[in-house]
Amino acid sequence: MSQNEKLDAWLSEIEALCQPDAVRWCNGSQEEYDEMIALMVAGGTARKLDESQRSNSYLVWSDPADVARVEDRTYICSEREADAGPTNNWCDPGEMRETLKGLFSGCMKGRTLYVIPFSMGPIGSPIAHIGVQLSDSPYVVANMRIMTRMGQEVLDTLGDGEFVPCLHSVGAPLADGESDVPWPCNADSKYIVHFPETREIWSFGSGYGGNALLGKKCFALRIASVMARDEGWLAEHMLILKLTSPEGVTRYVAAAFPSACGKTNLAMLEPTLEGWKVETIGDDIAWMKFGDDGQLYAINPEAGFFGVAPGTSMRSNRNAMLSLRSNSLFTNCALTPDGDVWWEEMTDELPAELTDWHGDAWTPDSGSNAAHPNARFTAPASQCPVIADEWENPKGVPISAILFGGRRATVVPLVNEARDWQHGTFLGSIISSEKTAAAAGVVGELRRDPMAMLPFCGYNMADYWSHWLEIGERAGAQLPRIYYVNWFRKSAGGDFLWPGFGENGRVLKWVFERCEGTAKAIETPIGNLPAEGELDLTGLDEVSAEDLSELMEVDVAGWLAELPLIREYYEQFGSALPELLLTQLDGMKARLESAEG
Ligand code: O2Y
Ligand code: MN
Repeated sequence: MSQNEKLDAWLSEIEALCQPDAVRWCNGSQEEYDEMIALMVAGGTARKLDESQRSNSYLVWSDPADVARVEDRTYICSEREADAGPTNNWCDPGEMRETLKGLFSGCMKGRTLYVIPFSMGPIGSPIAHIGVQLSDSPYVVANMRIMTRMGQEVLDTLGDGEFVPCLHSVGAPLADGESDVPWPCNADSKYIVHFPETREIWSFGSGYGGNALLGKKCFALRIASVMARDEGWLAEHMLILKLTSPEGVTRYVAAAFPSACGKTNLAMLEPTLEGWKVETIGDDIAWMKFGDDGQLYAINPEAGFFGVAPGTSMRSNRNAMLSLRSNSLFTNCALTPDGDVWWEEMTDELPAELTDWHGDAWTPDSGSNAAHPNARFTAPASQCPVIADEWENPKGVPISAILFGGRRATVVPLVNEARDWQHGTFLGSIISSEKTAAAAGVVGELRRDPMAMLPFCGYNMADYWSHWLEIGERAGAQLPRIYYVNWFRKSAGGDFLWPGFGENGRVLKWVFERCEGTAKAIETPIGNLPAEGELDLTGLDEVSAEDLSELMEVDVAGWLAELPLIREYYEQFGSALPELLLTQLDGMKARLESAEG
């Protein structure tokens, strides 16, 4: 029992529906976490890693049928189909509730139902919100303790207040006497369902990541984006970083990149430029609300990192590697003979032998990945060596700049400053990445991922753009500047033109100086680019003058070829598309045509 009538009533209803063997309220303690781990070790779900190499850390291998978010099984069940929009899967909420009732009926037989109260954001922060997840997975309990503020303190703060109900089952009831498998899931039937009007989440059949840790993508993005629309704030797929100049001046930057485009790396960047410092506030999600001074203040609603392991190394992201030296969970990584984890690109040399994520013997000759490409680490954010002191400030941090970025081999320059908020909203709406490596000089097949929110917007994307435009109209708003960056431009020969990683600090420096009013830009048809000599390239000999001019080129023909594709993309939204975006598109076309002469 809690002090919250709605919670108690909901729990009784779900208990009757799912028929668990037991119900357990989670208090968030270390003992409880240890107990969940012990359960997983006893059941063959988790194995302890070598204590001297990775203290208090465990490796889990999932069912091969349950390894990633399932976008095709993810639904936005708004009352009106139009409110989900053309980029979301929609199903009538009444029909979906019937389907779910059938699936959830008796689905927790033989299992324990865990009640997980959690806060997205520092407990009690005016920017934070509370959820309660009901789940039959000890793996979820353990991960939620790392990824959120979870337990009794949240219940105490909740009192009789509002919370987002998040129901989760692995969808694998146990018959009397039936023994469990290491990774229970329902390979045939997965549903990740959101009811935006009632702000509810129902997730069935998967125990993995974003499908099962419901505070993350389901709540903090899909449901929160709806809350943000209704309440005048922003819930975004953005990292938050703190940037400090050699003079000790600080600015905060939020940045949206599509999944697996290096957000965690940028959030923990070690700038190569002397005296500049990046510290981390968050690596994946930002909630931003207006302060009394009209600025947008951001919190990281999460308390941990659920990062992609493959590709992470001391070279690519030292701070991430150091964050997960202890108290971490690893999912679908490979196991070394001496009891540590390994994944592709972790080390320069391949290990001679491993146990792969299927539990099979592996050698470099096996011809397969040792870790699954979507293998993950779950690590407490507090363990990051460059976590900013104020990362848990309940007031949030004032955002000076927002970066949007995609993975484009062509057309999009290294950095482009929006002319104003409306233009920035337009640039965010056209983020795209090449699906495959595009032939140099040719526009490849693009996947559009507006504001990096395509899989995460809980309502019609066109209405979401309208919301962004309305944020820009708010009286007294002191809005962040907006930038479109692209670290991935390639030369005609197919080589990356920009070294990326720590060198991206040079772009951050220019952004910082634009916010300070000390760096110059030139106006171009696509936006404001660094004026000659304004991007600090001190010591960066590997980027030649020719490379730089290619990186900064306004590819007039390339953009003119792309504008009809953007118009075509917009067309699917019909009359919901904000007129202002078409005005932006037309304005850019006119400017490009006059530049073309
Ligand atoms: O595959 C999953 O379930 C994880 S997806 C994910 C995890 C952490 C941060 N971002 C993402 C993403 O897909 O954007
Ligand atoms: Mn993400």
